[in-house]
Amino acid sequence: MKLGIVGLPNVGKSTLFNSLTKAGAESANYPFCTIDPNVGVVPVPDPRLQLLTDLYHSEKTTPAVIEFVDIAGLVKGASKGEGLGNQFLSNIREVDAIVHVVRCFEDPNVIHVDGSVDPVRDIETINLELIFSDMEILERRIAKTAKSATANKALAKEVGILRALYAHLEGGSLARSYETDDEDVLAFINSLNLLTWKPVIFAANVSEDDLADDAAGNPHVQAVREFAAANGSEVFVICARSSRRSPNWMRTSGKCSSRT
Ligand SMILES: Nc1nc2c(ncn2[C@@H]2O[C@H](COP(=O)(O)OP(=O)(O)OP(=O)(O)O)[C@@H](O)[C@H]2O)c(=O)[nH]1
Ligand SMILES: [Mg+2]
Repeated sequence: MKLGIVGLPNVGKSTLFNSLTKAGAESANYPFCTIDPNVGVVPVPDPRLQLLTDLYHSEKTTPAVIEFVDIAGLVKGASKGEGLGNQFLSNIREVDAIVHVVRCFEDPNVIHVDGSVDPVRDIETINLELIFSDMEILERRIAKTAKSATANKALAKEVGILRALYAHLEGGSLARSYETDDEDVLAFINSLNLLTWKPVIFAANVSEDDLADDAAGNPHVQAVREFAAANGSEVFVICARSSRRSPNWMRTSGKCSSRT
């Protein structure tokens, strides 16, 4: 399984990546610290695996692995070249799901690119940039397919789907909320690798003090939970900077590599 980490600059993406993979990627208190993507692979801990290994006297045991890809931060206007632009999103087009890191911790020493802690505003900023990036993909695909579509019924159907999806995104919606029961259409959309088609897990980055009660008293996290519930996504509370974590899905360590 492959997961892509997204979020605004300076919200703790690389800190989380390091905490998960022990990769030692550069993380620092200024926006756009990450330029080139970091890639780390961690084995999924599963006690059943050792039992099976013993039972079958296996010579080799291969655990399931999760690959994390940590990329640069996105800012408002990235699709028009703001910040580091949005071309680096191509590094996460093929992931199975997106981990969207949102800042829910207060710390006047850590710069927020939009000046204040407001995770729902931040999520909407990132979502919009992911939508713009998907629209670019659709535009290119429409331009390529439309030429041959006049003489080919199957391609004409594809162009119809691409245009309908484009209109859906243009209205500010994520591809994921596009409704169809047609299995062929679903398979076709799936093949497009649209970022807003992928499942999203929000990683609410909190201070260590908030971990004890799963951030029940943190209003920013409550806002993220409400947003996620309305959008069919999951929320995990983490303190990226701490070795203590509440979600057990991330309790991993392992070998890693960096693409840089
Ligand atoms: N107080 C506090 N600071 C944190 C936490 N997580 C990250 N930071 C700090 O925030 C700063 C930015 O962290 P990074 O992990 O480099 O952020 P990033 O999202 O990868 O940033 P870019 O690569 O610039 O997009 C660093 O100084 C971190 O130590 C946290 O949970 N609490
Ligand atoms: Mg980073």
